[in-house]
Amino acid sequence: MKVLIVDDTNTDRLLLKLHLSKLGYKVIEAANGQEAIEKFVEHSNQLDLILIDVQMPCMNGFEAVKSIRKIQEQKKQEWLPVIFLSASAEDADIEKGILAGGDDYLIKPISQKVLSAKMLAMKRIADMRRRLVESNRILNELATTDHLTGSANRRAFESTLEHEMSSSRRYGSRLACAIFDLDKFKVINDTFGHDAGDAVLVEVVNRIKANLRAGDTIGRIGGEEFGIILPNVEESEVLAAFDRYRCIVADHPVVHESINIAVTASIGVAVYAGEEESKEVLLKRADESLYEAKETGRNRVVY
Ligand code: GH3
Ligand code: MG
Ligand code: MG
Ligand code: MG
Repeated sequence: MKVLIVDDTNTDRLLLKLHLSKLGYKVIEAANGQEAIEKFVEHSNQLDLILIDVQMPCMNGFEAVKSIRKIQEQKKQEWLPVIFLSASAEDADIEKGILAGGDDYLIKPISQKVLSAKMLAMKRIADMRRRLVESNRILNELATTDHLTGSANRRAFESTLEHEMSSSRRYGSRLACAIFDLDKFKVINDTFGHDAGDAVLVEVVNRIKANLRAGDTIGRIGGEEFGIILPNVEESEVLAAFDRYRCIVADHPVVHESINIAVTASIGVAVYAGEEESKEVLLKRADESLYEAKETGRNRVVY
């Protein structure tokens, strides 16, 4: 654990440092409020706790912590426990400390036992918070990812589409949206088995992902049906871009358990240029193009 100790009295700082070093903490020091803010900014990623004196010249501990909390909020940083150390036992000062963003307030002279115990309590809360953040991250991933292929699921794809459409409207750019459907996929399942079908889906997504530009999105919107969003495209690029994805799938068979499986896809494209149109209508236009691609022989792009 790394602790920032802030105190204008050298001996107080030194005593604390000795005590904490003995307990195995790494210590960073600051001698006033301004320096505390600088050290916080410099080390904020690695800090686990701030111990800060209240009475200091120029900028007192309350002001320094208020600034630190503001920076944390702006940078959306994780919670960092702050304990005030003060010679004043006034109720009003304790209240001020908590209002300024402190998590605890200890009265000097500090008992080493009490300080260690309070630090343990802060560590417990920090650990709990870390677990919470991690489980939120996992839940969010589960809610937005397709389990088989690892691409965005339908919900995440549609939310990205909505977001990209509003960017298009704002910046006057064009986006291309396609529905990409594997041809005669039922036959692949029936001939090679469902596991082989699954392997084809995974391989197709990997091939496309490897060729997407940063900012492009692929999502699984149905069983063997994917949505692709290419934001910021020129009208003249659209057909060539999607034909490249068609070729990436059709040019080499997918090899599953030493068996070559030929795969093709049909792609229906709709371009959005900021019109008054919902994502449902845009997807419907792409779906109509897909229908035409299927009707006119499959393994093709219709725009
Ligand atoms: P078309 O060229 O007209 O699109 O024909 P198709 O056979 O691809 O279309 P259809 O909609 O008749 O069949 C899609 C098949 O995809 C049926 C379904 O069992 C299969 N499928 C859907 N999800 C999965 C999956 O997760 N894994 C596997 N292996 N197959 C799936
Ligand atoms: Mg002081
Ligand atoms: Mg199909
Ligand atoms: Mg389909």
